[in-house]
Amino acid sequence: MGAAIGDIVGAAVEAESPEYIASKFHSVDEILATESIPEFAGPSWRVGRFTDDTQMMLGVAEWLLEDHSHSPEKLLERFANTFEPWRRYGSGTEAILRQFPDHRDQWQALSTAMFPYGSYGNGSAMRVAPIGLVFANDMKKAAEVAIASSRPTHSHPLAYQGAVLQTIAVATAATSAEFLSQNFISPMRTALTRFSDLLQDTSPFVQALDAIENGLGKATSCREMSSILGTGVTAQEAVPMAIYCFLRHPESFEQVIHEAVFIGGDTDTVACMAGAISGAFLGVDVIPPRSLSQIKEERYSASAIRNLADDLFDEYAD
Ligand code: R7I
Ligand code: MG
Ligand code: MG
Repeated sequence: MGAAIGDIVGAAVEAESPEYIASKFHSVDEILATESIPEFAGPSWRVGRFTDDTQMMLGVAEWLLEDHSHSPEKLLERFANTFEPWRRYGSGTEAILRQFPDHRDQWQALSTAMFPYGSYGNGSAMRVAPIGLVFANDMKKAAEVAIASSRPTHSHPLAYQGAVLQTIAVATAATSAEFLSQNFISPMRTALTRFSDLLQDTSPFVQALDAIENGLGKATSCREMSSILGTGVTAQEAVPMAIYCFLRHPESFEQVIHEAVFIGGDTDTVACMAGAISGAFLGVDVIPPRSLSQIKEERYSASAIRNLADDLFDEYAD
């Protein structure tokens, strides 16, 4: 639910600069109170709608419920069945979802159709929150399923690394009673070591974690940090930025969403991931009911998302 709220708020200003956003809005509530936002082309964006981030995250949740073998192909089929182009998918992911129905038996090759080494977009990290929740007590399994969930659309090593780091952040948040930034950062460093043992280049994330630790030590603002980490559509920018927004403001869901959105860039996605971590840490009751009431979706009201989360909890409870 934290992810959904982050996505909804960020969607209103996706790809805008922090200066532009500050010139239009002063607060998250002001964004949520806006009826619609003119689009560059096509009909206006209705505030309260999810984008691809939440649509696919809910797809991952339903996949976890339905398919205990965690088959990447089954997940891709679900994404393709629920694909709605107006939710502003990334171009590589959109191309895969459009082609899948006619190329089912070549689903593995589709993931390298646009980018020869697979995509390192943030599109697989943005949807892993349910995996972090259900495997919160088993990091190894959480990482394995996160990689399986990335495989159909994001097969670049950096996308796998980003998806695993975001999963670890959500899992750690869900199992931590008290806040200690090292409890988040150390398992991320361990996971990167495993990727590096497989001869993958992990330097973008290693450097980002170094910058995050340095920034936390100096209480650097999220805005200032965004010029170091970046706020773009790649996993290696958006995932560390989202993690920083949470680690810098672990006590306040509302502050996390505000920071993640007002820094500009890939706002729906950074706020979606930061909101997922913050929600997992603080619990659903910190999400303001006035924000939840702004969800304007036919199939997924706030209570429908909560029911899905409850079903997942029941399905995977030890
Ligand atoms: O990752 P993806 O699903 O996009 C997610 C983003 C989020 O912001 C959503 O909110 C939505 O708006 O889109 O889609 P991809 O097309 O796989 O990756 C996103 C972008 O990352 C691509 O369009 C490229 O600009 C860049 N990118 C790459 N560029 C060069 N080489 C991803 N992989 C590569 C690459 O290998
Ligand atoms: Mg989106
Ligand atoms: Mg986005």
